[in-house]
Amino acid sequence: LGRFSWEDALRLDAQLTEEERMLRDAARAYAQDKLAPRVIDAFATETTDPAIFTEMGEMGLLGATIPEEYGGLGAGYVSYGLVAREIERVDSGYRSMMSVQSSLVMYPIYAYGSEEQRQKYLPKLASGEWIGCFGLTEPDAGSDPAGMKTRAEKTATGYRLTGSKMWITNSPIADVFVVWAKSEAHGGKIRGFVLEKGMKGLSAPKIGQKLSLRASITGEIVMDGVELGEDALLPHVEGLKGPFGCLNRARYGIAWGVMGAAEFCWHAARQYGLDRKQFGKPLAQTQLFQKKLADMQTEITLGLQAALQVGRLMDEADAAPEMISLIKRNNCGKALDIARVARDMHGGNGISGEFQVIRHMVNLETVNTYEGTHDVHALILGRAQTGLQAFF
Ligand code: TGC
Ligand code: FAD
Repeated sequence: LGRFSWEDALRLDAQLTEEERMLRDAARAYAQDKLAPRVIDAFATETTDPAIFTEMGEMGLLGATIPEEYGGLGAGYVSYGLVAREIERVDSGYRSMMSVQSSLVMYPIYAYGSEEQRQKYLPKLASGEWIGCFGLTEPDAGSDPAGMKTRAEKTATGYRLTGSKMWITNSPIADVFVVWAKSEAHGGKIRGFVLEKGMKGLSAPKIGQKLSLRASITGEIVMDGVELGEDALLPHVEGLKGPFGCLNRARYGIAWGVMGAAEFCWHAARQYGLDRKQFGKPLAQTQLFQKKLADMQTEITLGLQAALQVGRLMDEADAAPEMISLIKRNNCGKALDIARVARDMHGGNGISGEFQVIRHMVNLETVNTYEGTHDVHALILGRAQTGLQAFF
């Protein structure tokens, strides 16, 4: 008979390479030693420590899939997913900071940028010396980014950008802004531009009073006729496939990340049930408690296996965007359910910041919404199986 390990029911660990396990263990040690001790306070006070970027940079956790010549690790997408899981085991906001920098800022500069843009930006983004953000969403264009109003007008020396972006992770502390705009000079097609902090007409006010993802700073990007040179345009992509190419990678990372948050909640609920006695026996000795733990174990195990399969296909450049929609949607929805049930299993203590499950629960509300809402991914999957688009 085979052995059974409750926390690794289908032996994910055994399916990883030695290199993948080493990077995962390094990310876990960093997340537990350096991030876990500061997260309760950071969330309570809504503070983001920019030093986290340089710390992650030193560990090689920023742009891990980018080739070494540009400061990355040249690691595969399974490794990237394992890192996201370890960081989000502590907090979805910290994973957000890492995944925006890696998939939404470094990746487009690497994949769509000129050699000069790669050399200029990637090493400093990899080390965390520079912080990046990604502006796609606008006040009136969220699920439907094709409806964006931000415009790039052609000038004698380059472009002039006007418009505003909303709900942008890292923007108030960003040095580098990857912004998507409709470009008049390119027939109104969506193009990517790289902006830098301090440019005239560029500001990034913080959005305050967030009750979710409070350890990660979020803001607007306001562009009031920002003048850019020709060299600010990302030359090698046009149309929505530009931002979506980045989102494929970030959504994939989220599918792993949320399983880390869910594992935290599951393990916490199990331990709480073993420690706390009511009616003369541990809560964990009741049938309802055990059913909830079995459901959590099952969903997390299946969600991780699915993420691993998509990661292997990404490493072979053979993953389809619909696969990513399936795991992003499923894993976010399941993680949110698990966090809510774990909160309930902690009783009154479940609402205390000290026990941490309610922080994961409110964070996962955001993660279920950003990078394509749960329902938008259902529509992507519905279109793929019926051939009928139901967006409009
Ligand atoms: P549609 O007609 O489907 O496609 C337009 C063009 O884009 C191409 N495309 C893709 N390319 C690569 N990968 C994908 N996943 C792609 N999806 C679409 C498509 O082939 C087509 O190309 P072309 O050359 O034929 O023009 O576009 P649509 O306007 O009907 O889109 C509908 C929909 C709903 C699928 C899409 O707009 C969508 O996914 N909406 C959700 C928006 C979203 O995800 N926003 C995320 C903002 S960034 C963010 O949230 C960061 S938070 C990160 C953090 O803090 O961690
Ligand atoms: P809407 O699109 O208005 O959706 C509202 C509701 O309507 C949802 O339930 C949705 O599922 C539903 N809906 C929409 N269309 C349909 C339809 N056709 N049929 C049925 N139901 C529909 N964006 C960036 O560009 N960069 C970032 O770094 C970034 N970071 C973020 C950080 C945070 C903390 C948050 C909260 C958001 C962030 N976003 C970012 C924005 C995020 O991607 C959007 O919030 C998300 O895409 C949803 O858009 P929306 O908020 O405009 O909602």
